[in-house]
Amino acid sequence: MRALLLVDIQNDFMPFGALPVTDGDAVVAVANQLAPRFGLVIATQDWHPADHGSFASAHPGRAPGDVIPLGGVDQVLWPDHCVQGMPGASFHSALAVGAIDHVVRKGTDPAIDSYSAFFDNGHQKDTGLSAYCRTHGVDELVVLGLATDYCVKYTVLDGAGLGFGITVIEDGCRAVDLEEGDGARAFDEMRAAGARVLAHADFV
Ligand code: VGL
Ligand code: ZN
Repeated sequence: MRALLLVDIQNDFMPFGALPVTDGDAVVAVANQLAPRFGLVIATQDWHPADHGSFASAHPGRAPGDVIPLGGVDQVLWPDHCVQGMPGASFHSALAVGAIDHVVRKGTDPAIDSYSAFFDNGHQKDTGLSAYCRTHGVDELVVLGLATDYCVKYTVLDGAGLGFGITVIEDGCRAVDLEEGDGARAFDEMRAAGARVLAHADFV
C-alpha cells in the first residue's frame, strides 16, 4: 500500500517564517490536492526544544550558516525555528490537517538534529516511522514538502535505504538553496538512490 508523506509543512518554513523557504507556501495546495487520493496520510513536524543544538543562538559567537560538529556529524546552524508548541511549529493554516492520519515529530533531542523522518542525522535513533509504515502495510511512500535539500532529501534517502518505494513530487517541494543549485542537486541524489521524481500532474 502507498501512503502520502508530507514533510515539515510548517509556518517557520514559509516565506513569512523564521527559516524562510522561497515560495514554500506553494506546496500547501499540492498537498491538499493529493491527500484525498491516499488511504493513509502521514505528516512530519520539525519539533525542536528551545535550546536545540542546531540553533546558532545555542552557540555563542556562531551565526546561522556556520557549520559545527554536533552529535558526531557536521551541522549547519540555523535561526531558531519550529520550537515545540510555538506558532512557527504549527502546520500552515491552509493545510488540510483533517486528512492527516499520523504525525511524526523529529528533532526533539537537543544534542542532535534530525532532517530525516526516519532517523536522526547520526543514524542512531529511529523515530518509529518505519515501524508505523510496516504495521500499516505501507511499502510505498509519496513524498512532498519542505525543504527539498534538507528534510525531504534525507527522508527520501533513508526511506529508499529502508526498502520503501519512493516517489517525490517535484513541484510539491521547495529548497532552502543556501548554495545555488542545492535543490536541483538534491533531486539528482534522490533519483540516484532510486526515487521516482514526478510533477503532481503526472502522478497517478
Ligand atoms: C529543515 C533545516 C532545519 C527542513 C529543518 O525541514 O528541511 N531544514 N530544520
Ligand atoms: Zn530544524
